[in-house]
Amino acid sequence: MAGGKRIGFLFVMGGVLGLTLAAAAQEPREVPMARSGTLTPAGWLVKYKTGSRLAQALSRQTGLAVLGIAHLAANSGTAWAAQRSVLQNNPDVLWAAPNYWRYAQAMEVVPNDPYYRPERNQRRYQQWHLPKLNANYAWSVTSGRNDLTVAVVDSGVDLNHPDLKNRLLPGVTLVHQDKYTPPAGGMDDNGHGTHVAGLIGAETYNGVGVAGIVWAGKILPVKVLNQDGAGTDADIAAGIVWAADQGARVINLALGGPSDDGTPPQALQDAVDYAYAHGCLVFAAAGNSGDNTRYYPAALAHVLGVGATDPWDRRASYSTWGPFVALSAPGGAGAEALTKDTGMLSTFWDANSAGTDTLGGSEAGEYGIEVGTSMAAAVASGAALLVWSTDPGMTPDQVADRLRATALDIGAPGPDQQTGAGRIDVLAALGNPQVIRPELTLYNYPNPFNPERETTQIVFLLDLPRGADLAVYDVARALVWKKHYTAAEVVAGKNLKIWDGKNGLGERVANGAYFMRVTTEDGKKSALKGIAVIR
Ligand SMILES: [Ca+2]
Ligand SMILES: [Ca+2]
Repeated sequence: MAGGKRIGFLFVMGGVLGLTLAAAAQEPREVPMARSGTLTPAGWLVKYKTGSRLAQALSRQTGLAVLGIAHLAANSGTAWAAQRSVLQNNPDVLWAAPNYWRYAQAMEVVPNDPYYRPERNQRRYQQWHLPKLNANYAWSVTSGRNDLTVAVVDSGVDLNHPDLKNRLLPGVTLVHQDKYTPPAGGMDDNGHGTHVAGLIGAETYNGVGVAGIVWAGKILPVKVLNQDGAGTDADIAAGIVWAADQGARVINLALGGPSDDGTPPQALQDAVDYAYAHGCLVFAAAGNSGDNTRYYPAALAHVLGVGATDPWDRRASYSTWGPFVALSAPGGAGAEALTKDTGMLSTFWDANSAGTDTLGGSEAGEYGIEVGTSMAAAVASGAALLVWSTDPGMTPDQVADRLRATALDIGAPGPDQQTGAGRIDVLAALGNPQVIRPELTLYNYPNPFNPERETTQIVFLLDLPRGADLAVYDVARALVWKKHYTAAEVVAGKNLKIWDGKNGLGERVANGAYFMRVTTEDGKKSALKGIAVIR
């Protein structure tokens, strides 16, 4: 037992304690997400007995040591069983376990929102931008956090839209223009902000309308633009400050304009600096001028200018370019005709259609197709929220850097003025978890279901009778309900289990999207599917 590789063992055997701990107790910040699994553990995890000398040394450390656990390097020259016995024979050690790798596993999640999927006999998804971003795989890793708010500083949001109303915080109207009385509370009277809000976070897996990128957390409507979609620096600046004061983490500015003499608008810069100091990440539309005019607020410091791409990952013809384009996101092709194939499908509002489905479908709310860098900014905001939800301790700059570093390089090789760092890829931004196919069939009916008058039957198919866990999570992945079935309680073939729509405390769960996951106890088979609860 000599040599530099045995750091952990020196430690356990009473060698250079504190020093070794400092060297070995670092936890990797990110789980490496290998494409092929390996069972070789990354050293050992050791729990020390309370009051032992080693435990006292640990108590000065942070992280794992709070749990009284140390991460020790392995001895590559010794069998794992022998290493374990050396550790376990140490009188200070309560237990020792291999530090196994875990791999994030992404599966496709297909929301049941009718405007998400391809139309009958069509291949292209109606909301093509979501699979383009790999959001449909990212959703199996995260679909948001309840404590992350995004502010839509825009023309307002339709507060009554059936696919948005449950996603909104109380909004505000901050429009001060002559001969114009804006609707109160952040209500939309243009449609633009409603479209943007739906792209970011329409209520998803509710069997209604469209899917959003982020499903948990809240949207803050901040109305600063009038019924024609125009607003002043004064109101926009006030809106940014108000959003930061409300605790918004992401601020979406799907608006902009040039500055006559090229001077950055100082009021907007001051407002953005205020938001940045409050920990906000600010996205702005790069502009729809199709040239390299400097657009503000996109070109301000501490703002990420977002350019638009078409369904073929080219810069959209209208997308303003220049050094201020930080990155790109789908915004739709600049075709004359707005179609689902090339435009962006989302929630909408307009004065004449009274909330009816203007796309020819039978949805209760209104939906529309728009293109522009506004839509691209909205996509970027949604993507940022997904990244942030996996690690809320990240700074705004870290989230931005992650999106840029993992974007798909398009256009000229490397970062370029036309498309910035490239087109956002949400799955890559989450660390490119291994994509796996569900290993077993899982579905439920009815879905959506109403727990006030029915239960839902969850069906999973097994090849062999293996013990299995069936769990239901909310949209922010908090465990709602879980049941273990032993091998004797399942059969090879079709297993039918009931979920009554109640959580572990016996309370009926709220409206919304849930995930069910079944995993066999040998870890060999699993599947994940959404459940919509509508009361
Ligand atoms: Ca929906
Ligand atoms: Ca490029």
